[in-house]
Amino acid sequence: MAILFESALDDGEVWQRAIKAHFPDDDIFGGADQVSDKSAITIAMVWAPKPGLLKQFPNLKVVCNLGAGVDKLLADPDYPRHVPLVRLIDPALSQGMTEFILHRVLTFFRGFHNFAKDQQEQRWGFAEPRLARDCTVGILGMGELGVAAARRLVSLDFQVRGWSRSLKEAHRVDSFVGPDKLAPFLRDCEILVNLLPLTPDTKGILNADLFAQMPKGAFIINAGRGGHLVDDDLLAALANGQISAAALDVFHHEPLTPDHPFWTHPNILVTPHIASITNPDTATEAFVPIVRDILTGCDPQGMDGVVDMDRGY
Ligand code: NDP
Ligand code: OXD
Repeated sequence: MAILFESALDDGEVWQRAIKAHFPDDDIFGGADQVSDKSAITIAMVWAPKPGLLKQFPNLKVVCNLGAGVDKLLADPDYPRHVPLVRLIDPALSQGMTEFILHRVLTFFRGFHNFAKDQQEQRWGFAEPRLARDCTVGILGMGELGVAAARRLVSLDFQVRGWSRSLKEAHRVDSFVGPDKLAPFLRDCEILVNLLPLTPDTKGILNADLFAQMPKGAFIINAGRGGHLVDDDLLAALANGQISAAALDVFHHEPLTPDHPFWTHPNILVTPHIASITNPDTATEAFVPIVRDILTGCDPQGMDGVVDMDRGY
């Protein structure tokens, strides 16, 4: 059995070591160009491989995506759709995202972004703090990451609500389901967190129409994908005060182009897609049981982490 590791973003040697620790008897290739016998590869561990790359391996049994979002893989018209695709479910990934979301929610809730600007101008901008219980945070996408963040926000006493396709039962989190419940979900959201996967249904969901349904002066946190946001609609909503500020971690083009207005906007906080980063050790560990199950012939259909290709996540 041979394993292919392929990612332009990650350190191949670190990953090869992490994979070797769990698959000591298998050959591990740190890039498709190193594989001479393509038929030997049965497992591929990949992040954003070049379109068409995976179809070159005729005996693939499973593809592991080194992250939660599979939008890039599914956008590959040549992705071998008969091969089960497993997305990463890793408590360390959820923890990282929760840290990011808590930081951004607390920044906006307490106005720390404004205090940072005040300091630049040596202004003593005292502002009365509010109670978290008086602030509603809405989370678009109540999956692995959304639920983890929601739980922590509840523990800080925020009013928390989530929007998803199916009903969620999480302590003190109001669950809103489906397109019909999007408007009531948005109505009281002072802070909106996007943790949806990018699919044809969710593309461009952060747009003028959605912003207009939120309370005036609301905040946006986008850690899903750049394709969720209509950039010009956000700029217009910031200009007219419908949205007060936004924290963006993901962009249509990454790295964000040097001339993009987001870089210098006074009310946009930019981070370089670091909300949560896959850890080689914990991720490989997380993949092992599901990969073994699939290789020993268990039906991947409906397994936790196996992507439903038609649904797109
Ligand atoms: P999951 O697949 O576990 O959860 C997705 C959630 O979105 C589910 O609750 C699902 O509903 C909901 N959803 C999907 N489509 C719709 C729709 N059309 N209407 C309403 N709800 C919908 O994903 P994760 O939580 O693991 O990750 C979410 C995304 O976060 C990833 O796809 C990726 O894009 C992004 N991400 C970003 C990172 C960063 O560093 N910025 C790091 C990691 C991930 P239901 O539960 O009912 O199916
Ligand atoms: C992911 C990401 O999807 O890092 O895991 O964006």
